[in-house]
Amino acid sequence: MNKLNISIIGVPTDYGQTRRGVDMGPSAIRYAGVVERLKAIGHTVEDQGDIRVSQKHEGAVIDKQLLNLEEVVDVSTSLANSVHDALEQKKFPLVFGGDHSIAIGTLAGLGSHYQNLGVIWFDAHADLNTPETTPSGNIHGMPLAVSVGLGHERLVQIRNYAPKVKPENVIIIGARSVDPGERELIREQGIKVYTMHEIDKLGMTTVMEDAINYLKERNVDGLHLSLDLDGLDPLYTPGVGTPVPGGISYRESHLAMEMLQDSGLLTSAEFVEVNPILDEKNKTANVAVALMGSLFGETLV
Ligand code: HAR
Ligand code: MN
Ligand code: MN
Ligand code: MN
Repeated sequence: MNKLNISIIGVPTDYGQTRRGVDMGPSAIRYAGVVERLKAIGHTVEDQGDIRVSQKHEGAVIDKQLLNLEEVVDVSTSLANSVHDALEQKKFPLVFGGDHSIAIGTLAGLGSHYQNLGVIWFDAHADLNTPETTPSGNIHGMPLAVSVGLGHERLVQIRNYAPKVKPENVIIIGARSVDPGERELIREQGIKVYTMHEIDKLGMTTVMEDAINYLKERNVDGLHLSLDLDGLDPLYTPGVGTPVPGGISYRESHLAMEMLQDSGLLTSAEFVEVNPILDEKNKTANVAVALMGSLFGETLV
């Protein structure tokens, strides 16, 4: 197994949605023992700590379709710069949220480094809303749209280029709560989606084989995993802001991580939406760290 130089970046933000507490996600994940776990596999791990996030929460609502826009732009810009720096230093960026709006910054930091980046978006949701289609105004429902170049200019143009990833290089896995506007975008943009239906019908092995082959055929030169803990069934990850029943099982999600490790394609990852206030004894952060074990090459025997 390839030994990596992993650079951990924490992003303690909850500005992408309105349930407080998800800003404590990075602490919860560290408390669950991530650094020791990854070192035990044989990787070099450097925890860069958290990027600075203002904890003010006193801004007036400027646009109901884009809650906390200024704050999200700020966080995304600093995160994008940190991720970019990690890549320049030949490190593997491993980012902890925070709500899923952080993917805007992560992908802005990654995108310019690759000619043809692939993205696996493991999530109950498609995160393909725009200010025009959002049912909530929550930016954590928009990061994938922003990353393919659709949405508010301030978000789309972080680090001054767009798109961060080509829509045909994106694969969503685990979707089961998709809004009407998102459905249209999926069709229009040619984004590949394995919903829970395909996972039930084909099994996770076939889904992951197909997904990995698809990305290989597209000749991706990097692969980012954006893993929203609400992709799993809330039985296993109750500490998330928008749980949706009928999700991916514990073993299926481990299998997916193991197959990604075996593919040898992975070049960065992020784990988001861990909210310790909504959790049961840090269960969700513990699952996140266990999944990272599989993703980074832990074996059972
Ligand atoms: N689609 C809904 C919206 O845009 C809900 C998004 C829920 N969010 C997440 N993202 N946790 O995956 O508001
Ligand atoms: Mn999400
Ligand atoms: Mn560069
Ligand atoms: Mn989600």
